[in-house]
Amino acid sequence: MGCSLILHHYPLSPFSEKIRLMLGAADLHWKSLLVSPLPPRPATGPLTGGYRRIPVAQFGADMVCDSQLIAEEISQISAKPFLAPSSASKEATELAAVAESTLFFDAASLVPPKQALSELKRHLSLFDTARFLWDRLGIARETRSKLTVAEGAKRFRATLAQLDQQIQGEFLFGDRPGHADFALYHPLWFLSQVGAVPLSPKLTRLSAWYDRMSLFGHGHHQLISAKDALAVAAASQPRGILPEFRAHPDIGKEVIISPTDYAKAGTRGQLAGVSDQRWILRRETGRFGTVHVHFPRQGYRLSSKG
Ligand SMILES: N[C@@H](CCC(=O)N[C@@H](CS)C(=O)NCC(=O)O)C(=O)O
Repeated sequence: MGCSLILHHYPLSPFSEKIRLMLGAADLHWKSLLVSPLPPRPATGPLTGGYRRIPVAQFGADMVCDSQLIAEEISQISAKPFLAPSSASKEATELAAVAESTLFFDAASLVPPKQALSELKRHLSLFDTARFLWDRLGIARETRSKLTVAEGAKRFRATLAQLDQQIQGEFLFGDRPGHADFALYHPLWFLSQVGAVPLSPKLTRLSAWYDRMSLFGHGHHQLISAKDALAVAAASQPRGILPEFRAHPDIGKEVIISPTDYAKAGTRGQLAGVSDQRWILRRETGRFGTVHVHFPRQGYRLSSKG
């Protein structure tokens, strides 16, 4: 199925892999805008205006930040409600949260430094590799675990062993893949594909699940340049906002929205929409016209513009 989604992503990004795989599971046609692993990013920066994490999904003049909200959009476009985080059970939601926090950071710390360096050098110039390491050192300070690497490795192995026991059907919570499957997949993908540390063959059910998930692939995609993505935004109007999302007393106020966990750079704009799930900011970019930037409420904070 064709859709107007332009994914701003880079190959080594685990959260992008979650979305690429979901696009495969949803069998969608999408546009691929390859960006640098660290700012500046010529199209993403001007359109999102501060938010610095990847992936971001662009739909014309609407920028959807965070893989949670992108997953909601994919589930709606493809009419596959079971992919949406909002339709997951409490148990699946809790597992996804663990997979994308502790498990993700444990997996990242298990990538052998030499391997990480050689992967980076394969994708980046020497100068950008150094810039990347410096940049991520700053983010690592924000996410530093209280556990040592060995303790983190132990916790990681124990969680995987427990999951291996838990899998009953084809997917984590039955016969259809849900958001939790994709949230668990990407840290394991990162460790095995980028870190060259494969899953233990003793984890037979988990390994079979991982292989099954890999088969979704990435759907059908075509490259788009930053210049063309900017032209798409400039030629588009943001999507309309439902009247019930415009009823909040703070609509119209100048605010800043930022992540609460790490890479906390915020986006400034005028609050244009509020639902239970998301905040929508209106930004006047000048050259590229009016843009709406969407954030999930979960994991983000809204503050008044100082
Ligand atoms: N909660 C975000 C996390 C995204 C994330 O951490 N992305 C990584 C790349 S995979 C990133 O941008 N890291 C920090 C940074 O570079 O600012 C999501 O689900 O999209």
